[in-house]
Order: sequence, then C-alpha cells, then structure tokens
Amino acid sequence: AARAGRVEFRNVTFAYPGAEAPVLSDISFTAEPGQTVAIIGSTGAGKSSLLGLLPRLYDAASGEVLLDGVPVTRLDRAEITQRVAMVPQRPYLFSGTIGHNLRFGKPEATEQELWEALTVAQAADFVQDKAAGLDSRISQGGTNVSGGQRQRLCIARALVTEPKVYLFDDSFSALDVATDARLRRALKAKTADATVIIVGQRVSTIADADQILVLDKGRIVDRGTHEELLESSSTYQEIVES
Ligand code: M5T
Repeated sequence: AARAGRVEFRNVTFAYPGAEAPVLSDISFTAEPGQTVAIIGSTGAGKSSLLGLLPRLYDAASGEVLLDGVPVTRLDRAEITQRVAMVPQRPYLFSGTIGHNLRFGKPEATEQELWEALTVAQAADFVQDKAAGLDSRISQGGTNVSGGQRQRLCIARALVTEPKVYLFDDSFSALDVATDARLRRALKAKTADATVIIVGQRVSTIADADQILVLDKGRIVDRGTHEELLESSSTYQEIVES
C-alpha cells in the first residue's frame, strides 16, 4: 500500500481569535511518513497551538497546513480524524470502562487489538492487574488512574485507530525515564511507516528524532538533529542544560 501521512506547514501564521499578536509566525517544515519530528521550546512558545492546526482545532490565518499535499481546510473532519490521531497535553478519559475508552475512535476494535495497543503503550500490565481488566471502570475525567496511567491509556487509544499521523503533545512527561524509553522503542517498531510529531520537554524524549524544531515566541529559531543542534543552537543548548 502507498505510504501516506505527509505533513507540510508552509509559511503558517496563526493568532487566537480576538488576540492581536500571532502565536505562530512563518512556520515551515515537512514531516515525512516514517519520520519523527520533535518540537521543543519554552513554555508558551506555541508548541500545542502548532499541533492543533493539523486536526483543525483552529485554522491558520495565512499560509497552509497540508496533509498528503491537500490543505486541511479542504478536507472534512472525518477524513482528518481517520488519518491523524492527537494525544493532547491533558488527555481525557470519560466515565465508562477501559475498553469503552480505548474503543472511542474505533468501536469495532477487537480485544486483541486493544491488548496490542496497551502492550505498545506500556499499559498492559497495569490493566491486567485490575480484577476486571478491560471492563474496569474509569471515573469521569479518569480521576481513579494516575497521570502516567492516563497518558498511557490515551496513547493506546490513539494506537487503536492506526492513524497515518500521530501527534503527541507532551505525552510522555508523566512517565519515568525508563518507561518513556521503552514506550518510544515499542512505538517506533509499531508505527514505523507513520508520521510522528512529538512535543517534548525532556531531551531524552526527543534526542532520536529525525528533525528537531526549536520554537521560540512562535517562530522556528533553529532546526536539525540533536547532534547538529548541540553544535549550532544556543537556544537548544540552554534547553538541554536546564
Ligand atoms: C502559546 C496562547 C497561550 C500562549 C500562546 C492553547 C492556547 C494557547 N493560547 C491561547 O491564547 N489560547 C489557547 O487555547 O498561545 O501557547 P501554547 O501553544 O500552549 O504554547 P506551548 O505548547 O509551547 O506551551 P507549554 O506551556 O504547553 O509548553 O501565550 O496563552
């Protein structure tokens, strides 16, 4: 099958409704299927806003966001949801069973598919340890699971839909370094053909990305691999050292 999931931002500028100053200015980059692009930058730099333009939480004021060469503004939402899964910064679990939550994007998913996704997301053990397994109840907002468990269940939920593009907004921050590393190794194997865009704070989470974009006040100030940026980017060095 043809690979799909190419993401391209072309000179994208964006301001929130009612705000004068843009949160994103002249953003251009490409993420190819099979690649991981990481976005790093200080708080408020615009990382979440950038991710949100792809599933059209908002639309760019100027420039274009393209999915497989087509501006997302010309795709309907169902087409985008089919191809793009976003794990937001504060992932949401609703009241229902773990199974209900995992099947949110694909109601017909089999139990085997759910367990496969849980295994990749490093959540299989914790679900297995519950007496009711996939039938265990989650309370409204997921308050009866820990922050790290919530993140992993939401990653599993994204995996179940087998999208072409994954957007992870700081999705690994509540995990300890070892679990983070295991999860991303498993993810890499499972999503080898997918396009992955990761917002990360921790250098270990993003160091192996094919391309790292350093965002500062809504602009890409530097880009390259971890090694390249260590040489060339003072902003990146500051982040690494902080
Ligand atoms: C960038 C503002 C925010 C900040 C700037 C999500 C959101 C953000 N903002 C709004 O006005 N409305 C909104 O709904 O936009 O914010 P961000 O994109 O969340 O930045 P970040 O992801 O780099 O920050 P962080 O803290 O998650 O690392 O001025 O007020």
